Amino acid sequence: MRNKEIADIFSEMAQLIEIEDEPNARFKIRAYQKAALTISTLQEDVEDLYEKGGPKALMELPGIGQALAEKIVEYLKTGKIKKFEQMKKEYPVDFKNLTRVSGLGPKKAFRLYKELKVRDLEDLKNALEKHKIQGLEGFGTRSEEQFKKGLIMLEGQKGRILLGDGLPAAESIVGKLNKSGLVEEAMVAGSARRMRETVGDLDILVLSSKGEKVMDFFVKLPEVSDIVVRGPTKTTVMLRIGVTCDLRVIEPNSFGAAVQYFTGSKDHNVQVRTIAIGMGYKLNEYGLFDRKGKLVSARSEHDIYKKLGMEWMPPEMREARGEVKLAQQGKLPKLVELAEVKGDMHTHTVETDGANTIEEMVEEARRIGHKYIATTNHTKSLQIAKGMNEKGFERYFKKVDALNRRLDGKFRVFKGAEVDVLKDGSLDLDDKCLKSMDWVVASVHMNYNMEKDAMTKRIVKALDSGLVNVMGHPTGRELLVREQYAVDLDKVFEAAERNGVALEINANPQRMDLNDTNIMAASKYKVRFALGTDAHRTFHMRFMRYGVGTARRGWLGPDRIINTMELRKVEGLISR
Ligand code: DGT
Ligand code: CA
Ligand code: CA
Ligand code: ZN
Repeated sequence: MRNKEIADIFSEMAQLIEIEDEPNARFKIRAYQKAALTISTLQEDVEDLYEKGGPKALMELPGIGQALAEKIVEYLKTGKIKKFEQMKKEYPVDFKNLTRVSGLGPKKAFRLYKELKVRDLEDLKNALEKHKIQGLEGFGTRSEEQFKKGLIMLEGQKGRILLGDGLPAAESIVGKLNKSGLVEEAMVAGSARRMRETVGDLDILVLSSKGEKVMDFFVKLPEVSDIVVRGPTKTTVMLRIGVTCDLRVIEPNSFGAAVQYFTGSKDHNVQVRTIAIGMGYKLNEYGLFDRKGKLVSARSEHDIYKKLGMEWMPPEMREARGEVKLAQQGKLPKLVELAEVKGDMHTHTVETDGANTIEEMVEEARRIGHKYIATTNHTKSLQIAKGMNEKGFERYFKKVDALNRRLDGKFRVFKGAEVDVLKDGSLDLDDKCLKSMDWVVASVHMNYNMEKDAMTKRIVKALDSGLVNVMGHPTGRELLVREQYAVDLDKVFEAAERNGVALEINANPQRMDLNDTNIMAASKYKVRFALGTDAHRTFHMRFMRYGVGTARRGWLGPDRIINTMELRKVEGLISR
């Protein structure tokens, strides 16, 4: 899967064009941005598409004309795009990383380069320390503060990437290994198997007796940009998506032990090993051994846990948060599964900033196996998302009513909105309009920088309105981009309980909000949860797996999640 590599280059090209400032730049910038979006959200593998259908298949993608298709082909064939290489030579500046600093766009980054010779994050840090930036026209002390905060946040991430980028890449490599004929089994381990929201590196394990050949195959994969270390049993490579990947070749008779060990987490392993030691055993990545060094178990994870007096536990639980004790007592909770999810409670359409019509969304939802979705478009104050007013919703719902009649009970579209919670806690649509809906998601999208008390009051007021069904992405964070806003979550959970408002687990890999630990905290209240992908195009509805992974990391069972219910039950619940 090389989609992200190509999308990243196109976005970087858009940035480089932006600083060139030529007359028709705007048009080109948009074209590259649009192409980046198309490729990054594409369901199919670009490489597959090209191999099966040639450049023509690429040109059928939205926003990809002949010129861009040629660039994609050039990249697939040579691993480079000449035009991009030229641009990078002309501007030897690490725009990609500089523009990840909050508040620093390409234009500003370019000025820092021209006036202060800032080429990368290191230079930016120096310039900030010497207070050189506040002196520049149009920057000031506020910019300095903002860039400093942004830098601290970036350093905290230290090269971690989203699970939503890492897991598909790992799975695609695993798929190629499995098809290579060189391995008996290949699987993803590490934090990606545990569905952690970000991953530091990818870990792949293979069972094979052809170690050398496997390594040859692995380092030559097109996803790989550099070999970091190559060894007979472990090889580490840099992937083009900007994360390293460890591949370990494991002996058949210790595969289970290796899977257990390399799935982690480290803290979980330490606890499990302590139990092994207490029983007079030794546990490592090769197996479980007795005092005399005789192998007791190694072939399967299940067996190792069993020999240690524990139930096998799902990887998502292995974070040393009490799961080891529960597994010893045989009291592990039943966790929700993807197959139990029957609908998607947060979706958008072309009526606002989505890319697909409601008909297309329904068609895809049915293909996934859903029985219902909530259509929840943005509201008028959110102008960048083309939010709708009361009239707009009235008109749109007529269309949805007609669609529901055609669906004849086989599938249901719940009429809703993702209504903005305004600065003072009021809702962005009038009561009559909100009352006409089946499912109201209330979200904060503006004025993030309020004091904690004010933000808490704002949200609690919205939940107390009696017009809201679920609090959308309750902490407002965007992974690797923006921290959550300041808010007293206990007060929010209390208000949710008091008003029978559900809490969203936003499954979009850029959000994952509520996250695992907040789900655990919220579970102490009598609240329900709702899974929503926040889909802005059909493909995004496939993000549900990340929401389910997060719910499982928060130890959540199906019973407290609204959209594991049958359609009739949800209808009953909503029409209360
Ligand atoms: P990441 O890569 O930072 O997202 O997190 P992980 O959990 O994938 O960590 P990674 O890649 O360093 O190592 C993979 C697994 O290997 C880890 O979850 C547990 C195991 N492991 C690594 N180092 C140690 C260690 O020092 N002790 C123990 N017991 N296990 C370790
Ligand atoms: Ca890892
Ligand atoms: Ca690793
Ligand atoms: Zn939203």
